[in-house]
Amino acid sequence: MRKLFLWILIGMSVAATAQVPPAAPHRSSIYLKYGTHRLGQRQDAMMERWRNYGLGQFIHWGVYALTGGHWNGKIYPGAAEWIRSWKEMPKDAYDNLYKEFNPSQFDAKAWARQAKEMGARYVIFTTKHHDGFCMWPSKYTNYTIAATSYKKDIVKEVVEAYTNEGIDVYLYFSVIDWNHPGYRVSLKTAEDKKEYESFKTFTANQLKELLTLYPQTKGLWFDGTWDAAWVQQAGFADSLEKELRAMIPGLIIGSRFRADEYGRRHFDTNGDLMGDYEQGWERKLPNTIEDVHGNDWDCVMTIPENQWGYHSKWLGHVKTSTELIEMMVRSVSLAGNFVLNFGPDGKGLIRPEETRLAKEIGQWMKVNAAAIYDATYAGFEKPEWGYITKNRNAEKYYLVVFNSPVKGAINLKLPAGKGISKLYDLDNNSNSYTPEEVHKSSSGSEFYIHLKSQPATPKVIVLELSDNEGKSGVQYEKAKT
Ligand code: JFZ
Repeated sequence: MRKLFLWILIGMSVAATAQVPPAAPHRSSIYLKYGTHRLGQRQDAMMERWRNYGLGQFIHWGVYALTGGHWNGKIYPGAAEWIRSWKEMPKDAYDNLYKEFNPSQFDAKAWARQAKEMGARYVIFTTKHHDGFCMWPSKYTNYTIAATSYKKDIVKEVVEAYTNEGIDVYLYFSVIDWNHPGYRVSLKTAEDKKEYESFKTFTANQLKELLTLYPQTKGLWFDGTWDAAWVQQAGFADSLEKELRAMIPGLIIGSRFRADEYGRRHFDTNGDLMGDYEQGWERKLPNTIEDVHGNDWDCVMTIPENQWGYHSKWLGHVKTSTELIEMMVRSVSLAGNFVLNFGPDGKGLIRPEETRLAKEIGQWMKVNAAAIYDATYAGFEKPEWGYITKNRNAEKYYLVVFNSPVKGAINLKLPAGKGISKLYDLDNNSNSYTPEEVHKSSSGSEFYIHLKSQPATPKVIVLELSDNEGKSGVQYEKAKT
């Protein structure tokens, strides 16, 4: 609507004055029927809540967990949840594997408790991955949990257990569906088009079914939307998105759902974000605040290099808790959320490596969560020693030190006209820094804070600013060389 108005306005000014119209801020003036629904960030309470999460958990769980990346004595080195696409894996063998899916050890409450202890404030759960297997008893296909000997509705158990722990639930849904007869990668023939219509109806039905069965759902995390066939469904996807949003007020949908009428995904032809947050930060992170263009975003991250579903042999580098904590802090310092992936095994157990990392992150969060929850970009230049975050509702800054400085002091450039009013260790509020421990550079704009000890884990110092430059800090003495 806003777009249409803008278009008319620009059109009128051209007609009236025959001059070049002033450029609309950062946008070209192409009228899009299926472009973004909104310019700028959402300002409602639900989106505010999303923005404040800081840390989330992703769970990839499905039939693929039974293979653990193995078939017939061979190891599939790719992402375990993709094993069905491996040439060595017979399709019908995979498509019959679900009969053996009976995760006797699955305990949604234990998962939720662990996620809570780790500090996750939201969870994204795979209701259906590319294989098409439904972790809920969908009435639109037989390829579901109801057809296994396990029978029980896994999505329901996850939604209830996590909701009871106060963790918001988001449903992952793959549009790619290797099991549905109408699914196509591209539409080459009239037959393809006809078949794909049945697939579109099926997809819409399943999504509405999910939101009806699990009204606690806070959002949908879409995937597998890059195929040409889907990209051509701009109008269909646009109205489906509106219908889904109408079912749950405040529902959150990222930028990986639909394309505009020119086939542009994530950002429409005018360069505007489609959906509520940018959903392209997958196993990568922005470097600067400019990289995120003022949009909300989250980063989804694997513990090994590229395994989402359970793979019994993690190859390559496995991230440490310190590395993961650093990625989380970096995300928050650039106004995003960090979501860590878990891939439970075929029995329903979370592997020991993941449990250990969850514990270690949780221990850090117990002390330092204030730097993550309700926190965001602080407006400072990125320091070499780590990251700075800021509480969204207070003038409190969190200096998160990762690289122990050789000098034993961290430097900090304050915004003009600001002085330090309070400075203390987050793990010990009474541990304030004295003026003697805060040294000023000769120019006066830079401070050197002498750390009380070499931090063993990423350490957080809280900074509160006052409006005048104050008297904080004594002159910093440079080494004479
Ligand atoms: C997709 C899936 O194929 C994968 O199995 C997993 O579920 C992951 C979360 O999402 O993989 C992608 C999707 C998008 C990109 C990379 C991998 N991307 O945009 O770079």
